[in-house]
Amino acid sequence: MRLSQIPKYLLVSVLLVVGGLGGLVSAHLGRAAAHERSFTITAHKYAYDPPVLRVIRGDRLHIRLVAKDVTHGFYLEGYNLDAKARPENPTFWARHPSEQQDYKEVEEISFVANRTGKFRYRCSITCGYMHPFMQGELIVSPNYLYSAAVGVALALALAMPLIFGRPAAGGQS
Ligand SMILES: [Cu+2]
Repeated sequence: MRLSQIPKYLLVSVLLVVGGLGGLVSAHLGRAAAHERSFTITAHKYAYDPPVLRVIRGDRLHIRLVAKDVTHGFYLEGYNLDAKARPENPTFWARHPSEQQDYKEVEEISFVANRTGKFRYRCSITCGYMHPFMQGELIVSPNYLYSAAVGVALALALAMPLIFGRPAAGGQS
């Protein structure tokens, strides 16, 4: 077997593996990016319904806030979001607290859940005795498939010089 045949064989198999993985990655990436999640959060004394939102990192969230009894707030930790809703109002008000903006009237809050972890949301408008206990949780799970694929791709990239460097380094005639 001639030496020049070995790199070619390796080249082809590596390209096939990389190509296949690339396809997988883009498929999963595309699917993750396309996930639109809509939630209507109903706030009432002294809870949110639903109390827990579960999403996958990369999901785009569309949140509508509805107040049942009195004016309630919705402060989402970790995502720089604050909102408030009045009863019998189809729209509500939202702002990014860090930018010291005024509340803007909106029909929904929309953002990409790009941070994994558990993020509390709590009422930011004093609404009664139990107001401090009015809270819920946004749980953003990592996209395992995406992470695994990135890891494999990185490993492959690191292995490339080893694979293609060998014939040159150990060259014989
Ligand atoms: Cu409240």
